[in-house]
Amino acid sequence: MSLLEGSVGVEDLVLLEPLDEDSLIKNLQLRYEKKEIYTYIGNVVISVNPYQQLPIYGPEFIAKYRDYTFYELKPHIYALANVAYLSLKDRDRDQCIVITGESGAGKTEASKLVMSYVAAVCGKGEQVNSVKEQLLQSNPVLEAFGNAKTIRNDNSSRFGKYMDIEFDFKGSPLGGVITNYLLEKSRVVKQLKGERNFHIFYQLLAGADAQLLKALKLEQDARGYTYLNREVSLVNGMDDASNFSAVQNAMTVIGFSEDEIRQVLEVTAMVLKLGNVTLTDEFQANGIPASGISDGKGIREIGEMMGLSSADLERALCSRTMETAKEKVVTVLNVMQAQYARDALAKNVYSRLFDWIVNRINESIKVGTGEKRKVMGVLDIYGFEILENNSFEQFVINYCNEKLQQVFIQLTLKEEQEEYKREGIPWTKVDYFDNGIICNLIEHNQRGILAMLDEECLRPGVVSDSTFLAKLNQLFSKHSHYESKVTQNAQRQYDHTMGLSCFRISHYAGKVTYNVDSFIDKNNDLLFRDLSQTMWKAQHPLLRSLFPEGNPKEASLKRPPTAGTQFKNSVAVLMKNLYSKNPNYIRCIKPNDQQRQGKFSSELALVQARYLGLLENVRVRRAGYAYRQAYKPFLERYRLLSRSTWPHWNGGDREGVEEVLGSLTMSPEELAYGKTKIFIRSPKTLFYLEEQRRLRLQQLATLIQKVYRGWR
Ligand code: AOV
Ligand code: MG
Repeated sequence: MSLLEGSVGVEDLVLLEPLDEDSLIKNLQLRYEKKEIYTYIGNVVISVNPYQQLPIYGPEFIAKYRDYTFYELKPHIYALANVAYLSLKDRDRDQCIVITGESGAGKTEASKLVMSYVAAVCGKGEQVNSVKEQLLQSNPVLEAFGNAKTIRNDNSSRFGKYMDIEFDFKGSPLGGVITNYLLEKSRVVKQLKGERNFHIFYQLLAGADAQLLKALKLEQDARGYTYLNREVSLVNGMDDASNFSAVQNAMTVIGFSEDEIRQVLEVTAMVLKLGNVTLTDEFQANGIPASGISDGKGIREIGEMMGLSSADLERALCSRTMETAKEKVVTVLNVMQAQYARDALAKNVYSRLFDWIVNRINESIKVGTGEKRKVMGVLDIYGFEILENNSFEQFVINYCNEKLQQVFIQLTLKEEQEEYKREGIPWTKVDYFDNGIICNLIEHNQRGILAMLDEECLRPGVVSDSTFLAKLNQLFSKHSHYESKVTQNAQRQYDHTMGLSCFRISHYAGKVTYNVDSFIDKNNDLLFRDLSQTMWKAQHPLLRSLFPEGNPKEASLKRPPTAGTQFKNSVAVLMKNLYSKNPNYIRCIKPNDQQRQGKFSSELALVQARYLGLLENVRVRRAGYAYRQAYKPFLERYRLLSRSTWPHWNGGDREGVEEVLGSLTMSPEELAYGKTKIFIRSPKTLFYLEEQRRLRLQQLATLIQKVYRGWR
């Protein structure tokens, strides 16, 4: 418990003096500069992204953290993982590890550290090891298909992931379940300047040998593909080719058959090739604009790969069948519409492939029913995002982060209050900013933004993104977290940065302006039936299986829930799941915007510290008792301070602690004796204890030296 090492700041912000924003940031900065990237607030770990490999990971460190209790070693994610695992194993409490922070702050890396720690310490034996390998190898596969280079992060998660790891009563892993949340599928067909498509496309092109490329009918040069941003095909420090073999290997370890791997790659290649299908203007005899495919070879190749005739495929892309009760009417699509259909198909094939991969992994790692098990959930989602142009994707990503912030607020306080209750100690509630109002603005069943969006999507008549916006403006004109050009004008605020087709939400983590353009379309997420029916006719087994609704027998007239509603529902399930478990938090902070090592921007850190509510967190922790520890370890550490407990003590732990503290001069309000723990109110008291211990150790050392000299 090294608390007073001034040169690296305090290891636990609860001990910070004075407690204000300035000293909090300075403390993080001081530590960051000394490569101490982890700091505690009680049992919460704050992690500042080092952007460099630090020599603090791996078997040697895992072994160390395994043998010590939380505060005995330097703050580390391993310490948190250890506490969570032990509490699951010995105290039979299901755990969840909630990792938050904005894009690029280090969540995914943190989640991998947790998983590798748990894998290293839990259970032994061949069977167990194979389960562990499968669980760990799911990461490279999901990252290949679900991560991409963005402006903020070279390896940005473009999907949310929650993984339950299940253990038997001895704490050996049995398997797990992965839940994925809304992949950002718009990336498949278009990326922002400086960004890439999903890693797998580049990995495939760079890593496949000539034979595989030929079989997939691909050219190696990434620049030849419309769906791959032409100016960026490489990422610094990322070896696509070797990652490709790692991904294939990982799939094998998980249990994908050779045939399944081949089919996955085939579908991936189809998506890439779809992008190069060029649609051109054609005119029907009556002069109505239509579209056709100019590149016969390309469409033929895709048709062959899919197991469809190119005529069928062309028809599906360039026309649309409208069914009424009485008849079927085929209309031709113009070039714009056909391009839209092509891109919709590519996005759907890819995102369904991704879901299929997650399911396939789950099939391999799932645990048979019947056995009672303990669960550790690890949550790693896409971080809060503010881009120059924010769309539906950012809206759902930020909504999800908003919900997680709420979990944090509620559970930290709840947990804190419950601990006092459990230990029988009186407690007065501390106030905090509740972002429930923002969650409500988005998710309220009848009056939330998502509900309004659904209403517009399902309403007959002319609907558009602007009718949706008009509705929001009307409903939320007085809402303190909502603005738009219309509400601003009504209040005579003139803001040139706000576009006409935008609305702005004051999120817990900052204001974000969303452009409503294509909100309706993305929420509807409908694929023309011609496309799904054609895909279902494909001979390619995997591709075909991705479009069950294309089966005329299965085709139901009921429309599936909108993308927004599906997301909201899955977030609700996630919340329920998290609330039922004992939470452990890792709060990640991004020290600079350039992904550079050693650079700490205080302004940037301050913004994040503010919205993460770090100061509030410390205050809550301190309002009651800043420090607490179980009687036994506390006695072990301090028993040398009292003659009655040192060198021998035969009584109970609690009585021992009473002896030690009774022998020192301290005010009785400083201490509270709980049922299993001693609580200490102010950090100063702990400093005092530590100081006394240091002096005593010095004394003892001098004494030993004297004795030793005497002997000589
Ligand atoms: P994120 O998950 O929080 O962003 P990542 O975990 O992908 O962020 O971290 C971004 C990059 O920072 C990684 O690729 C590493 O290069 C580096 N990094 C993060 N943590 C560490 C660490 N502990 N040690 C060394 N390097 C690290 V996002 O998925 O974009 O929200 O959506
Ligand atoms: Mg990530």
